[in-house]
Amino acid sequence: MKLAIVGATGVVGSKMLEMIDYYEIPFDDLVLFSSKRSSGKKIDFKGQTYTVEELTEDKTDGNFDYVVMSAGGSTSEKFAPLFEQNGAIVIDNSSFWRMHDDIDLIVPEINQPSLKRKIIANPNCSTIQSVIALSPLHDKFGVDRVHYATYQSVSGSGAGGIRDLEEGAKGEAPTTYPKPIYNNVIPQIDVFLDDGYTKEEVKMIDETKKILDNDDIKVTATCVRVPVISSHSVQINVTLKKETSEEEVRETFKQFDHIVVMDDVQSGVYPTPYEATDQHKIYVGRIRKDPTLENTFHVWCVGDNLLKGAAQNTVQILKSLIDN
Ligand code: 2RA
Repeated sequence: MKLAIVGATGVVGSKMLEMIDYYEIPFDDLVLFSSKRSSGKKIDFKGQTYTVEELTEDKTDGNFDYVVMSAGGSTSEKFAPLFEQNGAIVIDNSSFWRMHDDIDLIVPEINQPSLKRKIIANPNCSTIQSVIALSPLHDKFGVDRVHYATYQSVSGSGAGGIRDLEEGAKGEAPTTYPKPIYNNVIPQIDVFLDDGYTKEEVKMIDETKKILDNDDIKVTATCVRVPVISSHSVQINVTLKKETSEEEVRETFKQFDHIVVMDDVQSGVYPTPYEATDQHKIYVGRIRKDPTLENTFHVWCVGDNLLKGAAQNTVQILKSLIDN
């Protein structure tokens, strides 16, 4: 099996390698691609040293079986179809293909690829952890409406976001964000659209409906960057179609294998990025009824944005394709 990683030197790219090792992906040949700037770098992986190559059009014809990409929208727009035409299955972590009608948007615990196209999209990080929490509720009670308020870590912006936080602590001006992130919070992730929402908020709204396969769910979001290195937190306010209790919601989460419930506030138990970072599951807590709306609950949800939010989900998709 010949595998390529595009964006191998990035923050998510290095986690991709970690996950390929963790899930014991059985490759015979591995090629690591990057932009021109990072090409020539050496990466040690599973006892071998790889030299990272610049991705150019002619290299897409390299008899790849699978290509995982995490190099930004414009790289995916240009190169994913070339790899596809040359026979590879591409799993893409950028936002470019996610909402195309013929492209599968996959969280393996929730939905499976139809492979209409040989490009599969990995959802947005904050969307993945949120739909993992919503999915068992949707199956059991039906989700009617959702409001997300996110608290997203700087590693969601890659190395530049981490730099802005770390250097900001030393008094440096930001280069990735429009305002300092050190000792601050920024209610803007990605660009503003004409209606005042950001692109990140629209991603969460649209992708939730596509993954849960229901356009009627009413979804809204406010996305905020916080000075945390890793793991996103999402405050989910969800209205269910069937009446239920706080206890039943908690029990539904407990029975879903991919969720860890940390919810005993009287003993100080609730999840934070501290507990979720480097973990593979999604953490929920602070589950309580919202008395202002019928059948409505608050759920605090935390997940590692670089793992389940990105590299882990991508490699799980790859594994399920190889296994089936
Ligand atoms: C963010 N969701 O956190 C984005 C990254 N993919 O900025």
